[in-house]
Amino acid sequence: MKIVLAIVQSIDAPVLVAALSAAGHQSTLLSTTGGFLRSGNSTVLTGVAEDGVDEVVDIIGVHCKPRVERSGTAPRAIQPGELQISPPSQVEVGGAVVFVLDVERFERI
Ligand code: 2BA
Repeated sequence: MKIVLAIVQSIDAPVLVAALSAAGHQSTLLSTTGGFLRSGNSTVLTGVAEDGVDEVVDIIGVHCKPRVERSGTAPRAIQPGELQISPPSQVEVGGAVVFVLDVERFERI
């Protein structure tokens, strides 16, 4: 068994989870935060037999689209009453960052 761990944009997550479910795959949706943008994203965990991994990854690919997001550093106080604001730049986020992990043991109790 494997765990497919997919970090996706939150806007894509509900449709992705519904598509996985329609294809017979159970999943768990976690609310997460990206370390770079510090904005919310979503992590979808799907436990699947090894021969189902490609199907799960394909479903992720269909439903998670790359988008360009602004990346600005939070304003920083340099002196009382003065803020230093870095110019925003743009980064492409997603469609999805996918890790496939081995599962040593699975039980439903
Ligand atoms: P964030 O860390 O908020 O990163 C959002 C996007 O910012 C990234 O998109 C990437 O395009 C850019 N980025 C990230 N770190 C950067 C840096 N040090 N310098 C310049 N640009 C940078 P994605 O690569 O599509 O990643 C989307 C989200 O997936 C990430 O959100 C993070 O939550 C997660 N992620 C990506 N790679 C990961 C990894 N190796 N381990 C764990 N989580 C990862």
